[in-house]
Amino acid sequence: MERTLIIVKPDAVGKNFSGDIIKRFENNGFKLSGAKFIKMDKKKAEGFYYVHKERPFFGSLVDFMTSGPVFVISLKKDNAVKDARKLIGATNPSNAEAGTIRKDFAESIERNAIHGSDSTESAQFEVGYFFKAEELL
Ligand code: IDP
Ligand code: MG
Repeated sequence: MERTLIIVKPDAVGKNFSGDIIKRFENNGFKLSGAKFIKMDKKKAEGFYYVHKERPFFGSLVDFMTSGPVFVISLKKDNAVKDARKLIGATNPSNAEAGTIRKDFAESIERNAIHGSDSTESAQFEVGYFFKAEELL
């Protein structure tokens, strides 16, 4: 079994989509492994998105991710990383396939409802960034 990290972003939490988004994963064979409801500070969000620090949207992304609470969730399943990305859909909701989480819940390329780890390596970093071993089942 593999773990991945998802974050229900501030836009989706604010619109009360957290439960619907978690349900999508539960309906598709994922099991909850860890969860926390937090508001990130600037340093936490910058560290999480450090791979994007040179991108033009970095400052705006950090402002958005710290603008309200987020639901940080570790999920497990065989092929969790790849299968979660498939359920989540393309970064820009206008390019996301029908039935994906971003197609149904995202507002824009930035306010796109959810984060999902993009590789097994980033999943390991990201799960560890939010959870201690004893906080994961
Ligand atoms: P991903 O979340 O689909 O993996 P990334 O390219 O890793 O997409 O970008 C991280 C996050 O940065 C996106 O989910 C989105 O919130 C934001 N983002 C990505 N590209 C843009 C952009 O061109 N403009 C504004 N925000 C963007
Ligand atoms: Mg990414």
